[in-house]
Amino acid sequence: MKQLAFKLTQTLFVILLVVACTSPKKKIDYPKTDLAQNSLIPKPAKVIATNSAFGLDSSTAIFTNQTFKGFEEVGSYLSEKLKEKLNLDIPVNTFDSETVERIIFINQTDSLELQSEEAYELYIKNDSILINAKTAAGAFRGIQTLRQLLPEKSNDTLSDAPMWLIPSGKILDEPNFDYRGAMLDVARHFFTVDEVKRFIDLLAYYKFNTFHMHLTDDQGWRIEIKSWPKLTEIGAQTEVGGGKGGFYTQEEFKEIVAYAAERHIEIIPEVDMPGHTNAASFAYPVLNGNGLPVQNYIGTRVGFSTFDARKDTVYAFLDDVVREIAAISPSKYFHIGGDESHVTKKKDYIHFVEKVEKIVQKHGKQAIGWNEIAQAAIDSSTVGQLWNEPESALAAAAKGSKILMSPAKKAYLDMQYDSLSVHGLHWAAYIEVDEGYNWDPETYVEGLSKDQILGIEAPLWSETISNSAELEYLAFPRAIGYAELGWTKAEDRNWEDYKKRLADQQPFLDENDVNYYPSSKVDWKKKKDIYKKIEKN
Ligand code: TNX
Repeated sequence: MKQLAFKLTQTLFVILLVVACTSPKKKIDYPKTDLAQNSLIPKPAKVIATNSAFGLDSSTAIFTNQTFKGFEEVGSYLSEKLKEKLNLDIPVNTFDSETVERIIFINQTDSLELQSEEAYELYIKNDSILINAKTAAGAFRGIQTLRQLLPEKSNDTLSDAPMWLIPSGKILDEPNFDYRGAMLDVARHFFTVDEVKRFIDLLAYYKFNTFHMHLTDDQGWRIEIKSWPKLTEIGAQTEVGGGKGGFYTQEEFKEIVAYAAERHIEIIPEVDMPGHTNAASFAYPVLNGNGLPVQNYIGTRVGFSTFDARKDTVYAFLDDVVREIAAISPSKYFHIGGDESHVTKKKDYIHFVEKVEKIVQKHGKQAIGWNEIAQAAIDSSTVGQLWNEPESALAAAAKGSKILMSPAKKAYLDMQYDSLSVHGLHWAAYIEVDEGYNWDPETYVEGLSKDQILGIEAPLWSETISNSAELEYLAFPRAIGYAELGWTKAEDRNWEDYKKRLADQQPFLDENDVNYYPSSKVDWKKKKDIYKKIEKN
């Protein structure tokens, strides 16, 4: 009750503030702008235009709820982005009645029309913008919408200082799926902390909420495990093609987790096993189960390595690995891989998956595994990630598991766009930008219902890429489409409409030096130079 009274007082204070501000020193005659003509991606659930505008300028202030966790940080993030893009200094939760004329209020409320944890309402009026959200995550998604509504040019005639007009109206929005992810394989080629952060920043703008890191594979082990130091002393020193590899210290991994959390993105760590484990076995040959002497591996073949599924040492090792990673990973999920274990006997594979699932649970996490894990008697809390066999996804769903949709033919970011693509593979398909967008995760697997689907994830495998420019060539613009497939309901999606909104992302992509693929399927406003291969320095 006391809290409610406090909240009401706070809301009242802000309303008074807004009212005080709504008698601007100079009346502004806002021109007509149409919120319905926006190019938002993902497309929001509901947009109602009121054909006027909010004038953002140096006399705008941001005010946020200060009692609920994370709201003030969302305000600061918005302020930072406005500084970067418009060079405007917008204060957060400090108020100078002499200069402030308009306000952006980021408000916590439980009484939203929409139910999802990430739902938000955005009300844009002449002198105030109100973002209502239940959680800071919802507020964060809402400010991405606001960022996308910023015009490219200021209006310099309405007042003494430049003013950026944001079209007025109301947006009610929430995601169709709770899990909207991308994956980066940092094992085939290592990506630095800064490269990972840059990718996370771009994903945040399109409302992704999950980033899965494929931390280990045959070619490299990329995360420090203090109790097994050779994993990084030896196992991290290689990558595809013979580069120097690399790894994240636990401190660096925590830094990535914290950076993503500020963007309301959850990091999901993957240790791929029992196959894809040559780097670990190279560091500790005792783990090896394929009966061959272990060499380091810098090629791109898959399926030749396996842990020894019948050795206690292997499970003692995995208990340490999962324990150490779980301790620095706040996500409720731990990805155990499980794909392409071609040299593990089927009964050993099943035994292994069941044992590792229990280890993951013992350390307080829910397992996710690639669709092959459905062969084992997996727990209903374990998630199956569909990549190649719809029937495995159905088998996992029959055991009560939720399914994460990543069909390689549609959602693999490492597939080439066409036969001329500079990077990428094409074993599953060529995926042009329209092909990547034009499918429905809800109906892709016949017999799988919406409530059995956790969400969608677009994996980026890195056999053919080793730096941000190459990563972006494959990830953009396709990742933007996967953002919409995860957020927007099927009935609101349409390629013809989407491709126009995608073309309008060009200024954002250019301003951020994103090395996107200039697909001929999209009518870009500005012709982009044909991609030049950038060498890693
Ligand atoms: C299959 S997808 C793999 C990866 C490769 C990828 C290349 C999956 C679970 N396994 O090991 O990197 O294809 O597209």
